[in-house]
Amino acid sequence: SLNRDELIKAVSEQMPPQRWKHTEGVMQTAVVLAERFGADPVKADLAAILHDVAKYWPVKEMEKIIRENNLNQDLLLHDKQLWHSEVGAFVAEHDYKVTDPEVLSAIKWHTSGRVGMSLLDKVVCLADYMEPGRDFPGVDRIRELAEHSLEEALLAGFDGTITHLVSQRKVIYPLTIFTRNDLIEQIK
Ligand code: DGI
Ligand code: FE
Ligand code: FE
Ligand code: FE
Repeated sequence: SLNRDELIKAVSEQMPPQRWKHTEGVMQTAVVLAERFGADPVKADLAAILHDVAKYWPVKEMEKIIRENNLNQDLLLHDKQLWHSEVGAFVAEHDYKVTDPEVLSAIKWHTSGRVGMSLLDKVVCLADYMEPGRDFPGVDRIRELAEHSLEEALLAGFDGTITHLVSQRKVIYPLTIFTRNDLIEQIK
């Protein structure tokens, strides 16, 4: 299988330069957060490299992978933006021979989160929200919260996503809500 430099080359070629720049930000931030909160920085780096690998794949290609490999069919009934994380985890395993279930999980759940997110899931999902290139209302607050609490920062991230989706009259994927509710439970 590929070494880290070869993997970076292969993944970066599948997206436009600004999306690769985002990925580099997620790599850097995920390692910082892993060290801060006690996750494995090597796993955080690997998951970050691959997390958006399928983001720019053609929708038809993602749909085919989800159908033919018995992935979560429910995703096909929801926003296409949700597909790239599920497909990304599949691609990481099958094309890039990632075998570590913790790394595959962090890729798979980086958009919706899940109930009972692992430490590594949280680190990668939060890094995706707050990497240095992100600039949306509330991102600085997320960065402040991330100084001391992974869960508080992630909750602020999911609250922002949900609020934004509501303001756009978009359908919210139920798991996004369950993840947000679970974070509240965890903080109590
Ligand atoms: O891939 P990134 O842009 O780095 O970030 P991401 O994987 O967190 O994806 C964010 C996109 O997914 C953003 O356009 C909002 C969308 N999204 C996230 N949760 C939901 C959602 N869209 C819908 N409709 N419903 C959701 O629950
Ligand atoms: Fe993503
Ligand atoms: Fe995200
Ligand atoms: Fe991302």
